[in-house]
Amino acid sequence: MKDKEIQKLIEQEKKRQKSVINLIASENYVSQDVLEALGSELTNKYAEGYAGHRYYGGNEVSDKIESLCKTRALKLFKLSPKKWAVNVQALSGSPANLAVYLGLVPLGGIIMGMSLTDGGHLTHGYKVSATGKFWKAVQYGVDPKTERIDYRAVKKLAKKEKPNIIIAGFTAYPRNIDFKKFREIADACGAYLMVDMSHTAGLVAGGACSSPFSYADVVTTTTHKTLRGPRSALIFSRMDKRELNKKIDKAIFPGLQGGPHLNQIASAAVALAEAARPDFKIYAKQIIKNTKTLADELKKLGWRIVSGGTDTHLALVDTWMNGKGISGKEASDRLEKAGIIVNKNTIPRETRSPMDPSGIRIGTAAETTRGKKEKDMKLIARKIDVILKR
Ligand code: DSN
Repeated sequence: MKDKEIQKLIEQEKKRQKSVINLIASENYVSQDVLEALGSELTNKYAEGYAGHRYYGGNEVSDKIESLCKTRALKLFKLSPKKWAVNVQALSGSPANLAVYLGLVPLGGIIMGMSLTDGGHLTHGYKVSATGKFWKAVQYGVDPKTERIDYRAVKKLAKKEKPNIIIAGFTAYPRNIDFKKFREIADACGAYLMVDMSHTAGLVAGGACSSPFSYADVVTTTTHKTLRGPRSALIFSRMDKRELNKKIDKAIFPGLQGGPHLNQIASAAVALAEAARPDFKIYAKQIIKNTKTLADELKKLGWRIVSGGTDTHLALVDTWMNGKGISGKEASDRLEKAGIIVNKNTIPRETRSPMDPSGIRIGTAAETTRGKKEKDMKLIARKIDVILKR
């Protein structure tokens, strides 16, 4: 690279990534092929529109790339192209979610998602997000005792508020989701059911956790978390007379975005093919074994794990423990100094601020990619314990 300043910084970041233990639940390490597609000449091309209907010339190859990415996305999740459509142009998870609301919910309509403090996402209707400003947001939480979703409470709220769309799928909820129950709730109030499986997409692809596709109308996902691809997003929608796919396509372009990032789409296609290989199933199952081991070991060492454990790739540790421990920020800072990277995180019934909350979120997708197994998780848990108890 001729730009030595940037090259030096990239090298520094590569070194940092190699030297730390990465427990950020939403990060991963992509393959060389994913990187190569992302850094390819495809970045030079404008392709506003969709395959076969572009506003610029020279898109013969772009059309093939976009179509291949769609085919691979549907195949990975075992979806028939007659029953499901997929949009592969969303630049990342937040625009993907925004596009779904823009396409399906009238401005001022009601969206209902999990509150951020209990494990939801900014784009599930949080007040500072555009999704909480353009639409009326109704938020559900977890049961204060079990710290799990109380489906009866969610149903009661849905029947009272009558949202246009209900969002299931979370960024800091460690438990399996009962999509069938969410479908029943959506049907009870006439709402669309959208599942944001950004966090668990790789686990779904690898058959390691339940799939939302039998129940949802729309499924969004980023491609860079457990799915181990580039930063990008996919929006799946059920094909029927409601024409959700057409409304969503229009919301992405021209509603929200201009030209798609073809390098990103090609790179996502590479990741989707990688996730279809048999070894990805082993990877997905190992992630869950690793997270359970890490959470169990921390529990044995005296730390409170939110909801008592995990079924997925992430766990929430209550480091504050009603003032007997340390804050999430302090925990994250101390761990970072010792080379363990986590993020501070709110926990259910949070009493502190989001910038200095009561817990940390830990995930094992990235370290599992690096080959770590249960025995390594036990060592990491002990290391975390020593650092936090100093
Ligand atoms: N930032 C992502 C996460 O860490 O879960 C969500 O957008």
